[in-house]
Amino acid sequence: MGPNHIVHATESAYDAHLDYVAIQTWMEGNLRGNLGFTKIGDYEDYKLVIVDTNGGEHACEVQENNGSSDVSFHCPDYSTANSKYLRINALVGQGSPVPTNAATRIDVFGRFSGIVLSDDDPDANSLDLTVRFNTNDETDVSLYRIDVPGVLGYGSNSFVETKEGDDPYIVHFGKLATHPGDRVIFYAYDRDGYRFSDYEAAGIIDVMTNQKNWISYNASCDTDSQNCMPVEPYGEFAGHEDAAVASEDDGTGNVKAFVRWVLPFTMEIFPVAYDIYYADSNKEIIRGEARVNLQYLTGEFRHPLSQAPGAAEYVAVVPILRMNGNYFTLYHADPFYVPLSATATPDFIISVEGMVPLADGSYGYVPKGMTAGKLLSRFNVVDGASKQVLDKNGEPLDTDATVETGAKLVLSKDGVTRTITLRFVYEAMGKSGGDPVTITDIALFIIQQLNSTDPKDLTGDGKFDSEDTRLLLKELAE
Ligand SMILES: [Ca+2]
Ligand SMILES: [Ca+2]
Repeated sequence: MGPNHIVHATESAYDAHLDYVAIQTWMEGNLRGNLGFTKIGDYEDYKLVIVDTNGGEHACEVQENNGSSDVSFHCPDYSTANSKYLRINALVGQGSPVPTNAATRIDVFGRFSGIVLSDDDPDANSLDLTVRFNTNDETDVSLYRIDVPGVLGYGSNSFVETKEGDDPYIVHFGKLATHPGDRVIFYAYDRDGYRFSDYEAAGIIDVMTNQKNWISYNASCDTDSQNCMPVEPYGEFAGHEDAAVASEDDGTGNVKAFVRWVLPFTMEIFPVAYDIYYADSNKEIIRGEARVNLQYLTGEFRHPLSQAPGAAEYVAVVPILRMNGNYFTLYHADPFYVPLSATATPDFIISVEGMVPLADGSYGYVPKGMTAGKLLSRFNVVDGASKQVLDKNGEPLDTDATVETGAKLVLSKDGVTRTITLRFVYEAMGKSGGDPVTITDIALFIIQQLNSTDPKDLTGDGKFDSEDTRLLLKELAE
């Protein structure tokens, strides 16, 4: 929570200030939570009410926890369609209610969209934070508040007035200290200055590409800041066996490498952040990538990776854990390692017609006399990717030129290139490029396939049949 408050200009002898509201159950006919408030003026009793959109009041039950300023509440008349405010009424004189300014909007806000947090500081535990967001509907909104962590540990926030137009809101916070678990919280205020209790939270991604070895976890907590979270060793933490690196569309048509797994949440202990590194074949750290603080504790974790260093063979990941009910201690588990498989290089291919993908990443089988154009037409690639056939000397082939032994297919996009080895029909038959194929070779090959439990498909349809036979016959010397 930041230090700022909205102060109302209206003045009353009987008022109250709402210190915090935390809603735990937000359902039709059942609004429950806790709030803290400070009385302003000389009155003893108060009432907590829901104010509906017509100004009608509906009493809530209140249970006092620590003195009169910290209470649990339950409002049975909550209606998602009609409830507008949760408000404290001061009871004065013979119990006449006086509305105070201690009120919060309790209709669901849910209108933030397109939230993007970017960190331009490559050091770990340090941000140069820019926050971008959009909202879908701001007809009854006057102001947004964005709470961010750690200016010298004490947090910071920024108020942004609503504006016309569809451009995103952009707020640059500059240098901030950051700790595991940090999030940015988005609030909105209505046109009367009351805050919507509903908010949006986004996990901060602390870019740490300058980090050359493991983070020193104790050192991340050597300040006296109130947001500092001690980080203790935990040991092995199971639950990331499904972790993988895969090439996927990033949602804008670009294929990128993503690291992903299903979050291993339990009621006792769960990750709140992951520290991601690149490691070499000996599992030595080459450099850090980012600390990704979680927005959601369950579901799938998915994070786009930057270009891997040349020697990288693993993504190394340190889970940062929190035990339920203990908010002041965090744990760092032993790292786990996700291999950067061949698919970490984007494959660019959407589908292939009439070709067989082989285990070594090559494709077969190019028949004698096939043109480069015909071969290229068989590969359906992602938007923006270029494709080209190179001859054995690396020279590009015109589309009407014949694909010969040693030719390769090259796919590229955004400076990333994938070279695909091509297999020829004669290779499937066990012949080498120079040897002429005879009718006897073809007959023997066909007999072998017919007697095999695993006949060789040459055309990409998964079976060996007359179509494959026709392809073989094209190999005959003229
Ligand atoms: Ca950083
Ligand atoms: Ca076939």
